[in-house]
Amino acid sequence: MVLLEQTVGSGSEIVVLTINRPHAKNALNGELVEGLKQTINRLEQEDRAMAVIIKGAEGNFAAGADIKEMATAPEEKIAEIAGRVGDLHEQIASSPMIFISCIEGYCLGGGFELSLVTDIRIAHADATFGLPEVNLGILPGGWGTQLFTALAGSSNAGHYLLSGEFFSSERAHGMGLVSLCTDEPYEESLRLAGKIAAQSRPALWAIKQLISGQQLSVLRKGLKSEREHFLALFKDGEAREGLAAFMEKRQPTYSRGAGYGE
Ligand code: CO8
Repeated sequence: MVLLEQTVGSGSEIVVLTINRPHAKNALNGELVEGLKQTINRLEQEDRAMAVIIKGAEGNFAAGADIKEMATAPEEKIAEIAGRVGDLHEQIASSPMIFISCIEGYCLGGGFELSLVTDIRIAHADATFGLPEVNLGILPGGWGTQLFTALAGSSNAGHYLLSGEFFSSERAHGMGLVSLCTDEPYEESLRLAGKIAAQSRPALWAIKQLISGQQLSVLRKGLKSEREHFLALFKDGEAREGLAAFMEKRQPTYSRGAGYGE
């Protein structure tokens, strides 16, 4: 099972979803994204869960989208992957449930983007963050360019998105990307989820709308543009080289894209 589900609390009001592909550092493949979508959909219909904690199995949150799946996928499949990820993110952002990312180990690329869409991020003090897509000749196409910039500012976004450098939990906290940096992220996530689950649903919904709903309404144009650029990068071959290099455990050789952006 690539996605584990556990119910916590006397009235099943807290649900813990565990991304379970530890052999691939919990990289998010199509099955996992689809599983998350369907599970969240079902939880909404059951109408019991108020808080959902998303975490990763065996010490990592998620090391990004599954590079191996993307590397060989034709353009239509890449568009399908991007569409599926976009749908999942829309679903989380518009859900009446409150989502908490409980982050340990690697939280990279599409995994980090998933956490940026959730309402709250709580990280282990030793977690490692990054949007390293540029190292693969692509970009963070799952809302990462827009959400990172909105939360941490264009100066920090430029530094980390253009270099692909990883950064620590402490740095993530300093940039406002996580609300808490602790040695006990799961316990803290459960504690917070318990508090949230005891609140009034209409109040939670209204507050969520005013935080993430408002933010997204401002970012819509950028999100559309992000998707277009993401898909365009797969047309010119540079992305293929970047992804192939990761698979072959070597440095990529780029053409340097003469004339690009003119
Ligand atoms: N996808 C697929 N497999 C992965 C991924 C991944 N993202 N990350 C790690 N793995 C695999 C490795 O290939 C390796 O497999 P194998 O044993 O078969 O060689 C296994 O997990 C263990 O990994 P490592 O041996 O590399 O472990 P290390 O401890 O040496 O390194 C790292 C861990 C630093 C996490 C390293 O694995 C790494 O750099 N991973 C890739 C990180 C990355 O670039 N993430 C971004 C991916 S692209 C992305 O997320 C785009 C999102 C766009 C949104 C979607 C569409 C809109």
